[in-house]
Amino acid sequence: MAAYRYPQPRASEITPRSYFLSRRAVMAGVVGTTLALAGSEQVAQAATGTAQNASGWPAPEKPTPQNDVTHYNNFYEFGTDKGDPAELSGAFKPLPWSVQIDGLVDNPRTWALEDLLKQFGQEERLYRMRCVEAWSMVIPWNGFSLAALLKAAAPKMGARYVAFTSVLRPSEMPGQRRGLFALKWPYVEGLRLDEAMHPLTLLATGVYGETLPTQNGAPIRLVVPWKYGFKGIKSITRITVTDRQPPTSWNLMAPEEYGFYANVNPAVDHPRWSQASEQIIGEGSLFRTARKPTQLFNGYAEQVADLYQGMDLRKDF
Ligand SMILES: Nc1nc2c(c(=O)[nH]1)N[C@H]1C(S)=C(S)[C@@H](COP(=O)(O)O)O[C@H]1N2
Ligand SMILES: [Mo]
Repeated sequence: MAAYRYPQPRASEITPRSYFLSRRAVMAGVVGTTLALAGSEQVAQAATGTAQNASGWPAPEKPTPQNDVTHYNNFYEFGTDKGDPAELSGAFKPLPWSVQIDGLVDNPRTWALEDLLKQFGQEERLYRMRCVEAWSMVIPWNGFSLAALLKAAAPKMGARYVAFTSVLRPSEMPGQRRGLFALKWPYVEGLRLDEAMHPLTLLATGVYGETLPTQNGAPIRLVVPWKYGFKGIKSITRITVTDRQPPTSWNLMAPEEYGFYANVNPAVDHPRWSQASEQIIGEGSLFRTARKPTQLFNGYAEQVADLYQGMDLRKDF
């Protein structure tokens, strides 16, 4: 765990019941925020629908054990094995930290991490997570809606996408010192602006009510629960609003395997394996893994399907 601290919700508050209640409150709050955003009708609609129909919000599930959440990771800057991020991230210094937000915005700014937390706070969100490698977790994140930060930045007319950049620090990140197959550093990701503004899209600053461990993307990372995990870029240093679809690390490496959208879709297999089902991390045994069917948009179809109306999800995978 990182040797730094900032205020966090108490772990004792994290129960399935409090998730349910806090998420209803969160969604009600989000409606006010997103309705105030000019030109974002889709988002306002999605938020209104969710808030009025709390039962439509995916039901709480059992969180993945904390030890699995923090010791079964993908963070290639520290190595390719699942245990590498926890084991080899000790030299990484997540504080002090700042996030630059720039591009097609009226209010570009470099935010100190403390100011982000002061301004936007931290909510609890229990999210289903699905890795493109066909395993899944249920993770209690703490953080705030990316929409709140984007609203403060005030995207200009013509803004259509958001580009994200991870930290580049080979001296602290052993994976960045190796010529690791074809993944180029820094890790980059992107979303369409309406995806970025969706109330489910989270900037996480904690997990399990504690400061985000280095292996989970300290001190701030993206979480987009209806997309494959690789969209959730870790240790973000820069957020750029743009008019062009940004390059993304896995798509650059293998475009036929990893699309820009990366929406969880059991009907569109990865070229080398099925996406129809997933291994449940933290359940099952050494002798038998636990599996369940994968859901379209990872179970968040009611919240996000509108964003993709009229698109061919096989072509835009
Ligand atoms: N910078 C960076 N971000 C990253 C990755 C990475 O290698 N580097 N891996 C991605 C992948 S493939 C997944 S599944 C999630 C894993 O997040 P977790 O380890 O917190 O569960 O982080 C994503 N974000
Ligand atoms: Mo992943």
